[in-house]
Amino acid sequence: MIVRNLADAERGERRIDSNGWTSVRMLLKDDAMGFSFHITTIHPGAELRMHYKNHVECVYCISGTGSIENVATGERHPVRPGVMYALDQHDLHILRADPGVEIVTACVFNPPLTGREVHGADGAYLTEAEQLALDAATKAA
Ligand code: 9YT
Repeated sequence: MIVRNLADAERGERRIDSNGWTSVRMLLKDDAMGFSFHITTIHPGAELRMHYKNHVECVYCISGTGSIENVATGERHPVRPGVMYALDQHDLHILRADPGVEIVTACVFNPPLTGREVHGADGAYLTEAEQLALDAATKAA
């Protein structure tokens, strides 16, 4: 059994701060669960264009308000506590947090992230092999 606490996890390397969001990665590839699990905070007023070409992701809103747009169809749905969206088609999407409002979400990725992923210019995370190569190069530099 694996037991972890968010307050402990966010003080260490599991916390990733990026442009408009902070993700605390509570389960990762190394845990061998077949998915990764994150508590992710979208910063107030953030507008995030994302395209997970190498992963599927499910997002559950715990608190806060905003919207999720499917760029291909133009459909826009409210995001509020209780709403889940799943990017089962690797959908290009825009997540917006309302002005002055932080959104807290629980996110699941398959395949699991290895830990250091942030979005590339295309809105995607690298594949596992690409990310591990980048991590090794970063460490060596
Ligand atoms: C909800 C969302 O996609 N936020 C971006 C960060 C990502 N979910 C992560 O790595 O936790």
